[in-house]
Amino acid sequence: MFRGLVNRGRSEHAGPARVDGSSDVVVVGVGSAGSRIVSLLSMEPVLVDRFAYVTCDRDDLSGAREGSKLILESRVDQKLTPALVRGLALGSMERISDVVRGAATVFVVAGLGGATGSGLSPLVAAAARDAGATTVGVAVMPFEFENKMKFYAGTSLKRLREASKGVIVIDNDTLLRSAPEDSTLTDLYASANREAVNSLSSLLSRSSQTSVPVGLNKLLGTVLQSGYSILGVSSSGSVDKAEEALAGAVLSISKLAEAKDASRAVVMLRGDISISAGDVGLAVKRLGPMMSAESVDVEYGVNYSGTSQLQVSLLASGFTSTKYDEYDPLERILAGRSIDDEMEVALHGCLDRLPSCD
Ligand SMILES: Nc1nc2c(ncn2[C@@H]2O[C@H](COP(=O)(O)OP(=O)(O)O)[C@@H](O)[C@H]2O)c(=O)[nH]1
Ligand SMILES: [Mg+2]
Repeated sequence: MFRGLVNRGRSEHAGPARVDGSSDVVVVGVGSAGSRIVSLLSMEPVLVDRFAYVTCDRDDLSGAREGSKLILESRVDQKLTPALVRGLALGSMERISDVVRGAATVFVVAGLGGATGSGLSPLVAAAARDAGATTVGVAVMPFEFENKMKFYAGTSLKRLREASKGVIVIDNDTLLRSAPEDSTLTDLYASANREAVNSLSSLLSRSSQTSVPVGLNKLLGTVLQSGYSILGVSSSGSVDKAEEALAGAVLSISKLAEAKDASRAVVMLRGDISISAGDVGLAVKRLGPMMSAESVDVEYGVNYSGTSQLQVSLLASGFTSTKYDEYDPLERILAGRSIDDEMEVALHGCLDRLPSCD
């Protein structure tokens, strides 16, 4: 019913305010995946004042409506890498800063593993942080089969973490409910994007007749923690749909990190008007035991603009390590040690684990 409405006025939400009094929330899509997801999100009734896009490919913006659009085009016809893209951005840092200027809260959304999102999202996040905004990275991680993407995805995730106050990780495999065998990659992405946007728009929903939102402050309270927050998503249409969808969302998180380490969580139920207070109560009560988490602080919200399928979005935080740590082989070999001026000392004890070169 509210599809198509975007809040373009001043914020009605009490998020963090800047010294200059602005409380604007800005969502920036970076690279192809980031731009597509943010284009879709911009059509939902969410707590966002401005949408923006930073990418290297004009085609990424075909679905984008209004908002700042910054295209960093390479003059050389060669396959881009994250390093090349960062090089391209060097001369445009001022323009990148303009995209986020004045915002109090900035969400930087990118698919990691390619060139543009991996290279630019940490830079956009750093620009937002330097401009005084509370910055949250939203990283969409490659499908399990996208092996070639994993290295850049892993290294970029660490950079995005360093540049942001909080990071939300979304695994592409988690977003795939059921894909027919003959799906094209475009179909897979489109289906994952729909699931991601349903979930993100529920988490960021505004107060309306069809939603009891979580609100920006509670959302940020969960996300602005050390380590990572992970978004698990699952849907069910069965008789026990609340229990089943919650279990699915917990399972998707436990594939990526130790669920028991969760300290805070937001549970969002999206479905039709049949979602009952009992469903909400069950989700809140069962979450801790399902995650085997001793004390997890749970916030919740409900969005009635979905279908009879109940979608549970579980955003949990407090994870210091995730499966993505393994995407960077150097990190794995160094096991917490760092390469620095005292390199020989730092490497002591792990050189024997390096693969041989012959
Ligand atoms: N969910 C989703 N993931 C995507 C989409 N396009 C690419 N990806 C994923 O995002 C990662 C980066 O790809 P892409 O955005 O095309 O690269 P970039 O344009 O160079 O940043 C890849 O590992 C893919 O897993 C998309 O439309 N939706
Ligand atoms: Mg691209």
